Amino acid sequence: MNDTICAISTSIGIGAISIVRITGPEAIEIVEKIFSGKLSDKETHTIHYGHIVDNDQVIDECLVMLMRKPKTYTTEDTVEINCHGGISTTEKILELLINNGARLAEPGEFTKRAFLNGRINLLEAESVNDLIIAKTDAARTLAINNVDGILTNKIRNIREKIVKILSNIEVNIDYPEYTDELEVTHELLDKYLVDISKELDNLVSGAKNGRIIKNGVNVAIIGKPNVGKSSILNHLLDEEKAIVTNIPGTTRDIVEGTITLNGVALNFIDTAGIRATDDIVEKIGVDKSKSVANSADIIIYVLNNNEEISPEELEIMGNLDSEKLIVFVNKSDLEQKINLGNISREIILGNTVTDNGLDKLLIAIKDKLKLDSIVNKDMSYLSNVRGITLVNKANEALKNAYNSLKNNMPVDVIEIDLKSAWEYLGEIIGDSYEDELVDNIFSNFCLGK
Ligand SMILES: Nc1nc2c(ncn2[C@@H]2O[C@H](COP(=O)(O)OP(=O)(O)OP(=O)(O)O)[C@@H](O)[C@H]2O)c(=O)[nH]1
Ligand SMILES: [Mg+2]
Repeated sequence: MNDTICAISTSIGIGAISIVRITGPEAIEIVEKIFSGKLSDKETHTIHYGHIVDNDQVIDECLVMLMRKPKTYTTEDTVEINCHGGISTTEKILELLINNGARLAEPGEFTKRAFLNGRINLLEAESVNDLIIAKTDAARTLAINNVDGILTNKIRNIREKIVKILSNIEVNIDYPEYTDELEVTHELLDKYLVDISKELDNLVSGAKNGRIIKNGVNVAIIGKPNVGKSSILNHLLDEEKAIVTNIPGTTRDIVEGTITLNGVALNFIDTAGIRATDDIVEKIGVDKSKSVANSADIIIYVLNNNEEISPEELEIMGNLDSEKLIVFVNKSDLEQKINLGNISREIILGNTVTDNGLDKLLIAIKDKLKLDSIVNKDMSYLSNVRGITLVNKANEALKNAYNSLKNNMPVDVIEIDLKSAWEYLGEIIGDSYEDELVDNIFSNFCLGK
């Protein structure tokens, strides 16, 4: 933490401009050694034009941003060199910084310093990475909201409520004669715990939304051969991604493609038609289809309008998770031979000749995921496994506290669980952390961030 680190912060490749960043106690001094202008007498947050030089040789013409501590990304002295883009120039500048006393930063080390120096908390630091890797509008909005601390505030509020109860309990136990203090009665504790439990439940259910927004959703297209699964995939993607023929058993392996709906990535997975087969390759494909269906977030089960539904199809459909299931009856342009009365759930009728019904299919997916309500500009959900695991543990501890209360257990038993809940929530924002955990989190970052 006491040394000065540097890295190329923009992606390495050909571009108009690149940024080489340096932070730490000697940042300004080191840059001055390779810069044509003076920096040490300049005011903070100023930009300086000049050349990067290696002895007498000019390496590049650039703009240098001088940012003195503490109002910087890392809270330490920081200089950003805006140079011409390209691999050779940026690497040469980096090399000069290292030759003059800086150390090459580890991935995420700038953000790690921002965290260790107390400028951002762990949840906000993780969200910086989410922002960098965000591929959709919704994922970006969620990440920036979390960087801005909306979720941190929610968690802090819950922690404060728990602390208030804990301190009241302590006062009641230690100073029973102190009648001025609020007495923590059974009823009062019940009310407090129910209130906190609701807030934790909201965090837990919100985390499901966070995962959807951050990672997208897998939508499996399942059905027997030749019903039009690959045609549906191609039409949804507006691309000839999968091979379509009138030969049943055309698709053998899975074919995937992504579209964005309400800012959320939908990853459609076309699968091999499910049927009994002796063909070894096809059989592997069929097994894969079943496992894709099991692990998908949503299943589109495709039937053929032009054919009677078979007992096997009804059986396969019956074995699928009905919560995830949307039934699409394809080939509505052909004569209706299917008996829709055999299907005891809502269906969408359509075809891939005129694309009739595909809009309804997308609406059904949107409704199933409740995208209209979960994606909004103020959303703030947990979306990382670490945070989700901890909030689940906090919730469990709080439920234990509540059960103890209901079973008339002594108040100090309740106190232990409440303290655990408070600690788990603290770990999410990094109020207590282990070095190894922090190293692990930041090692997933890009170099130079
Ligand atoms: N009339 C009509 N034909 C369609 C429609 N959708 C697909 N087809 C035709 O049905 C045949 C099978 O289509 P695919 O999309 O390959 O069907 P699949 O379900 O992927 O078949 P497998 O890969 O064998 O499991 C092709 O000849 C398509 O042109 C539709 O809505 N109407
Ligand atoms: Mg196919």
